[in-house]
Amino acid sequence: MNQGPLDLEQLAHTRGDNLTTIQSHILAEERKHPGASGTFSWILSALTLSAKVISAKIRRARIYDVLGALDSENVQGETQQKLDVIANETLLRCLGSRAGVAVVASEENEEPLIIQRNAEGDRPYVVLFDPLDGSSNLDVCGGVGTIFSILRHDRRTTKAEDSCLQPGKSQIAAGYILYGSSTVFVLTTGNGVNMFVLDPSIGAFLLVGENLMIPRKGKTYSVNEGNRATFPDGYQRYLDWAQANDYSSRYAGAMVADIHRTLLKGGVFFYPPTKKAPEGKLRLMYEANPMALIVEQAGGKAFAGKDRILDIAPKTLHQRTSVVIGSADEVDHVLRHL
Ligand code: P6P
Repeated sequence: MNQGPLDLEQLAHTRGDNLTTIQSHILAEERKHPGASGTFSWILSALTLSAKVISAKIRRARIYDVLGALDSENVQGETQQKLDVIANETLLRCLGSRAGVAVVASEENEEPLIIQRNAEGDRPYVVLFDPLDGSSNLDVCGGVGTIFSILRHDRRTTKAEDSCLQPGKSQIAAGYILYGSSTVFVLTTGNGVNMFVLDPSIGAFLLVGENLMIPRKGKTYSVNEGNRATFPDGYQRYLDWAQANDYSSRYAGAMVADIHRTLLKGGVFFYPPTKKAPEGKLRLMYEANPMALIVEQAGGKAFAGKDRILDIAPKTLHQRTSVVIGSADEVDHVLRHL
């Protein structure tokens, strides 16, 4: 007899899957470190709370008319979307009240914010984020995301910014939330990459993928070809080669969406230097570094020209970089043309 549709819980039990929430996953990870104070887990829970709040606001934005741009600009000189500010304030509020957060730095704020000069616990942290990456996609229901990077606070520094300026290989965690057809939370704490999807009916992020590995190959490249004429020659030679070898092109206009597709399907995402952005457009500290850690943890590669992104010694908080990120073989195909 047809038993009718199974709901998630029944389906999970039927399939024998455990229903693991991101909270229980984080606590299970914490228990692997006997000396753990719980501060780090507490910070991650602030990020998952922020993600739920931002996701809910984005999904109702058009209904409550909070789409569209403000008549203000952020530190990048970019027009701010209303939801950029809302997302930024949500993250600052959720992180600001958590023990262990010494400094937060946001794409939307010129200077880092000192949350607790003598943060509680012996291991204060720095959290950097792009609160709403690709926000110009909001008005057209395109993918947008939050990207974050977590460093240990360097108590020896006097200026908050100096504690932020650590190379990407010093990150102790990184992740992103993609607000797409579902809300996906992808996280690495340095031991592989795990993926969670928000079930709005129970308000929990559920584990759907452990130790993600990016396919070694993938005949898809992701770049804004509108800038092609001003790319350095090597990138143009790569595009000629790719198009002669039956590659597909996919470009969402939001790094989180393009990287997420590349992580799951393979391929290469790149943003070369252009005439308008001679250093590259993407920000090193809270876009390139976290994405590079995630992709390398999944077995991929992440370069800025010939330099490994995670090795770059940052000079300023909002500095930009070019990126070539994705499947190992596909990144190699780009690099050998440079
Ligand atoms: P372009 C979004 O504005 C962003 O910072 C990234 O998310 C995205 O990959 C890139 O810029 C898109 O830039 O010049 O192609 O619109």
